[in-house]
Amino acid sequence: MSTLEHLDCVVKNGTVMTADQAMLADVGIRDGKVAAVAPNLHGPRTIDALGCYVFPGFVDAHVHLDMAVGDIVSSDDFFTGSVAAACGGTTTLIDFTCNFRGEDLGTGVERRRAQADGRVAVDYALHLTLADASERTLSQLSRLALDGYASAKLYTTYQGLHLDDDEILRLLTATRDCQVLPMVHTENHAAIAYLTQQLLAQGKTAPRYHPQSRPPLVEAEAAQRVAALAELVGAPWYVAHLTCRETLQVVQRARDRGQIVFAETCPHYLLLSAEDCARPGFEGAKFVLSPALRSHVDQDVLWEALADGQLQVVSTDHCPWYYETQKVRGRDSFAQIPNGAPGIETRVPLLFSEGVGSGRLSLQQFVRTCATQPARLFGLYPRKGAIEIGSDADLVIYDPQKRLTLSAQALHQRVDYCPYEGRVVQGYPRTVLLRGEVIVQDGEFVGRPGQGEFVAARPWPISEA
Ligand code: DUC
Ligand code: ZN
Ligand code: ZN
Repeated sequence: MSTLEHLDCVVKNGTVMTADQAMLADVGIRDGKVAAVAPNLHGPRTIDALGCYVFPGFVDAHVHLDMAVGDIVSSDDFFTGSVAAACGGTTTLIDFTCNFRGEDLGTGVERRRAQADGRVAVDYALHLTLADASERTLSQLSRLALDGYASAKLYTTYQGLHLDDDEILRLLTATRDCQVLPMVHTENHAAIAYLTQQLLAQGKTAPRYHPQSRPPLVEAEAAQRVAALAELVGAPWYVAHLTCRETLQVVQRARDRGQIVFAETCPHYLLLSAEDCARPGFEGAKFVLSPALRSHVDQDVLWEALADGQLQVVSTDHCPWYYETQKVRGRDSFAQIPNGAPGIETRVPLLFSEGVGSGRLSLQQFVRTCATQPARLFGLYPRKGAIEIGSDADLVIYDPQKRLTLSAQALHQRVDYCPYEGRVVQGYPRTVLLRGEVIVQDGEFVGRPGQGEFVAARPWPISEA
C-alpha cells in the first residue's frame, strides 16, 4: 500500500513555504501528522489554499499567560491567550513556570501545568524559571530536562528573581551539563533602582521616563557580564528580548570569542520606540515594558540583524495588562506601571507585513525566525516548526492579499488596547490547523479549550549547534 493512500485531509494548491524552500505542492495529513508533501494528492477532505502560502504553524517562544505579579494577573489566561495566538497563526507557545527564590522547581511545574492543561487551545511547552542556585534546584534540573523542560529563564533583575554572579555561574554550569538552554533577561538591577530613584526624586514620574530608567547600557552591561560568566564555564546561552545596538555588539563579541550565544527580539522593538512612551496624557503607559522601547536607529539595527541571521528568533514577550484597571496603578509613578504589552496575536502578521512586505526579510527568514529557529533551539523541532513527513500537521494557510486594520476590537487578545491600533497589515492567516484539525477558519477560532497539548522539549547537544 502506498504511503499516499488513506490520507485524512489534503491542503491543496498552496505554496508550501518552509525555512529553506518554496514548493508548489499539496500537503497530505494522516493521524495529525504530515504524511506527504507532493503535487496532486487526494483525500476524503480537502482544504483549498489557492493563492495562499502554507507555512508551518508558528512558534512563540516567550509568552506570559495568567502570570501573577504581586496581587495582579496578566489579563490573558491560557485559553484566551492561546485563542488569540491561534488566530494570529501561532500553534505552539512557550510560557514559563513561575518559581520564586527558594521554591521547589517541581511544584512550580505542577502549578503551571494545572493552569494550562485542559484550557490551552494550541500546543505549548514551558521554560523553567531558575530563581536560585540552591542544591535542590541544581539537583532537579537533569530530571526535569528529561521530562521535557529543556530550557530555563534566568533573570538579572526583578525583585525575587534576580540572581547574583555566583548563582549565575552555578546555574550556567548546570544548564550546560544538562543540555538545558538558559534564556537570560539581561538588565542591571542596581542600575535600574538607582536611575529610577533619581528620576522620581526629580519629579519625573510620567511614563515617558520609563526608558530613561533602564537605558541600553543597563541591558548591555548585564549581557556582557553574563557573556563573561558563560565563557568562563563554556555554557551556551540565549539572550531574551534583545533591544539595541549595544547588546547586539556584546553578542557579536561573544561569538567572535567562540561562544555559542543565540538572541531573540520582539515585534515591539522592531516597530515601536521610546517616543510611544511619551504619548499624551497617560497613554504612554501602554508602552511601558522591559527592557524598554528604544530609538528608531535601534529598530533599523534589529531589522538588519534579523535579516543577516545575527538574531535567531522573534518572540512576543506577550504580557498584557488592562490599561484602564491595571496600567493605571502607575498614574503617580512610572515605576508602579505593570511592565508588559500584548502581542501574541499580531507577531506573525506584523512580521509578514512589515518584514516581508517591506522587503526587510525574505519569506524564508520570516519562517525561520518565527517558526523554525524557536522550535529548534527549544527542542521541539522537527515535530514543530517544519513541514516534513512526520511533523505535526500544524499548518497556517496564509492569505497574502488579506488586509486588516489592527485594533483591540478586531483582535482576540483579552485586553483593552492594542499597541498597534490603526496600523494596517497586509497578509493574514485564513485557516490554521493544529495536528490536522482546523482551529481557525476564515480568521475565527473554531477549536476548543484543552485542544492544545503539552509538548515535551528534548534536551539537545547545544555545543554542537
Ligand atoms: N518584561 C519582562 O521581563 N517580562 C514580562 C513583561 C515585560 O515587560
Ligand atoms: Zn524578560
Ligand atoms: Zn518575558
